Amino acid sequence: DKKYKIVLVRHGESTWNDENRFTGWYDCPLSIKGLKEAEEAGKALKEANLRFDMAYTSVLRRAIHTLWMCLEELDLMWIPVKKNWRLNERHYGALQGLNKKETVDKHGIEQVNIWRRSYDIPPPPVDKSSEHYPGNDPKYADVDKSVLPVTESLKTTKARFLPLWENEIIPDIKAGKRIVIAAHGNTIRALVQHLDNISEDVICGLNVPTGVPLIYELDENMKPIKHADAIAPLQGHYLGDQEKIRAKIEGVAAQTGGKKLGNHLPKTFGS
Ligand code: DG2
Repeated sequence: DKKYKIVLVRHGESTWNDENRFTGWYDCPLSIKGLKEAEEAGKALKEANLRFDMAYTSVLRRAIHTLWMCLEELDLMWIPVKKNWRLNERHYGALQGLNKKETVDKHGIEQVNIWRRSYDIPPPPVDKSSEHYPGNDPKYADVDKSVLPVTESLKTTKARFLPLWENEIIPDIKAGKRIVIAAHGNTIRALVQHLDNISEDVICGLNVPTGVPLIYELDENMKPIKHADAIAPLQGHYLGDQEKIRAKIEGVAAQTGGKKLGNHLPKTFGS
């Protein structure tokens, strides 16, 4: 039985997505294109007649702003919004701020793809004296320093996100709240890997497009019900023109220089 519905949205393009820089926890704004994408995501939600009782987002402005624009289109700016650092993008460690293509020129495509998409190999850690260390950012003053990352893999991102999913989001879903989550490429990858039970090999090849609502129908055990428009390995589906969405997904993979990620990962990472 279809019991619950949850909608996930990756923020629109940010200024650092546009400049092709590793972003992670750096708090850059949406680009002009990203603002447009966020507005379009809102329009798509409205056209699909989706309604929400509450929203979740990260503490990063690109996700918060995307959520605002969606809620504005829906005339739902008044609903409660829970912001939590556990929904932040994966921390990119010492790579934050570097250009993705230049990093390929320096370290090679294989190494960069391991840093971007391997399941459990994190990028090099950020120095604790850096502005990119969350312990130096007043936003995280209330978070126990022992849980603040200096770098993260998808595996550790998932480990810090799941407590929020289990302890707050699921109880809200079960209480009947219709929820929209505005988040990031890698926190969405972490959640869908969990929901769809995607293997570590397969998740490496999964890219999430910016500003396209991803809808999951869940049964009473929070297990996804496969939708007719689902693109494997997902069981949820993207809202909108399926061809355009496929092209956007390819674009994310190509950020290191127009080559498909899977082709450049060592065998153990699958394709
Ligand atoms: C991107 C994702 O996250 O990068 O941190 O650079 O879109 O939230 O700014 P976003 C970043 P990749 O995992 O695709 O390299």
